[in-house]
Order: sequence, then structure tokens, then C-alpha cells
Amino acid sequence: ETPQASGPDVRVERDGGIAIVTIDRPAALNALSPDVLRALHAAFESLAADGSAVRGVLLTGAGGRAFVAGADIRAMADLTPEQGEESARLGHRVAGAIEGLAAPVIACVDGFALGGGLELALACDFIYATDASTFGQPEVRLGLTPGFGGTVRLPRAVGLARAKELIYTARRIDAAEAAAMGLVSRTFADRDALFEGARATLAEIEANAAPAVGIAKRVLVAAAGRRTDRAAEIEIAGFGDAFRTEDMREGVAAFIEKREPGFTGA
Ligand code: CO8
Repeated sequence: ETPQASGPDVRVERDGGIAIVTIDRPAALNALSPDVLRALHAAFESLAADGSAVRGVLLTGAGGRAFVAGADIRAMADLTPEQGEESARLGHRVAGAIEGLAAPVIACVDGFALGGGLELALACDFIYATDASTFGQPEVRLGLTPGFGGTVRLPRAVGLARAKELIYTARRIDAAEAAAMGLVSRTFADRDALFEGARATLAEIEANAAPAVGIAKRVLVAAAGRRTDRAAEIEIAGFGDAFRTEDMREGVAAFIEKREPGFTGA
């Protein structure tokens, strides 16, 4: 694994087509200060600039206790309403960079994923977690509201009623409960198993046509929350786009010729 971009709070390592982005601020349980958010944004922008060389991303937190324990509460204490909006906007820009990356991003949660931390995980394509992980939207206990996508993506993940219950109660739930409600896709006994499982999933994805995976992600992100007719149009356009790719010709030809496809990513 080779370090790629390194800041004080966010590390990016590359291992072949896989990038591992680590939020490394364990003394504050990886809380999202404005600096961390800017470094995350820069990390995902730099991965996007690498184009098709990046086939999958694992996003995680360092220190063994937290994925991310939320936005940095100390940094929010004295903000004006306008500055509060601006910090939420910065969070949304990070979510946009994650959702805008063609390659899938798996949130690898080992420990607390609270507030802005859960919202960051929700901006990823799906969430894998260790059994010891904890999830929640504790904002209202601080007099805050979710500001980094919690009211947008949490209802999509778990349904409106469960999202309301989690947000209004500020209740923390464990990985088993999070998995039962569909918030977490898979749970693992420990951190090693978590990364082994996440890498195995990325390898499964990597065997498929990269342009098709990228189009599917773009369509899924763009269609989320849209009216059926609009979502259908987005899907139809994406389906057409797949026909522009060499990998689509190769995948279909390989099926007809009863052989394994040789995808090139073109
Ligand atoms: N911000 C800043 N510092 C934090 C945060 C945080 N969110 N969470 C933990 N820390 C710090 C603690 O202050 C402590 O620092 P120190 O040692 O200097 O006192 C250190 O991390 C360790 O934390 P604890 O001693 O509290 O550890 P415990 O094991 O006792 O408790 C908890 C762990 C339960 C996770 C506890 O730390 C906690 O409740 N943290 C806050 C969780 C929270 O409320 N998060 C939501 C924040 S609000 C939010 O995320 C809004 C999102 C919208 C923002 C939009 C833009 C990003």
C-alpha cells in the first residue's frame, strides 16, 4: 500500500485499484472539523481526478473507537446561523464528492458513527460495520438538527418513520439493530473481518464492467428521491449510455460465445 495524498487528519492509501481513505483524528473520535471536511473533499476530488484507475474506495476512521463521532461540536459552539449553514454546506460538498465518484465507496464502520459521522457513512454506497459499532443522529440532544444529509439519506435508507424515530429520540442503536433496519448491509466480528469482507466485495465488483458500474451508480444517485417518471427517464438515459461502451459489446458477446468477458474499462 502506498500513501497517496496525506494531510494531518485524512490519509489516502492506494492498493492497486482500491483506495483506502482514513479519517485520522482519534483524539476527538475523528470528529469532522472544517479542516477534516476540507481534507476529505480534497481526497475524493483527487481520487476522481485519477479516473478509471480507482475501482473502489474504503472509507474508515482510525483509532479503533470511532468511524466518526459527528461534526466537531467545539467548532460549532460560537457559529452564527450563516456560519452554521456554511458548515452544513461543506458537509454536503463532501457527500457530493463521494456520490460523484464513479467508483463505489464502502463505509467501513468500526465504532461510533454518530451525527455527521452517520451522515458521512450514508453518503457512501453502502455501510459495512463491526458488531461493536454504534449508530445514531444525536443532533436534537445538542439543540441541533441533522445538517449533512441525515434528513435526506436516512429516510431513504430505513424509511421515513424509522428515520423520524432515530432523529427525534437521538437514540443510539447497535450494529445488529442497524443491520435489521437495512442501514448496515453486513456486520463482522472484528475490524480485520470487516476489511476482508469489504475488499472481497470490491473484488466482486471489480470483475464486472467498470463503465457499467459507474453508470449504475450515477443513475442510482441521480434518481434517488425523484418521481417515478423522472427516475425512469434518468434510468433510460443511463441504459443508453451503456451501449456507448466497449465493455457492453464485450460483455454481451462473451455471453453469446459462452466465454468469460475480457473487460478493459472502455
Ligand atoms: N466533536 C468534538 N469532539 C468530540 C466529539 C465531537 N463530535 N465526539 C467526541 N469528541 C471528543 C471528546 O470531547 C473527547 O475529547 P477530550 O478527551 O479532549 O475531552 C474525546 O473525543 C473522547 O470522547 P469522550 O471522552 O466523550 O468518549 P466517551 O467514550 O466517553 O464517549 C461518545 C463517546 C458517546 C461518542 C461521546 O464522545 C459523544 O457523545 N460524542 C458526541 C456525539 C455527538 O453528539 N455527535 C453529533 C454531533 S452534531 C453533528 O454531527 C451535526 C451534523 C451536521 C453538521 C453538518 C456539517 C458537518
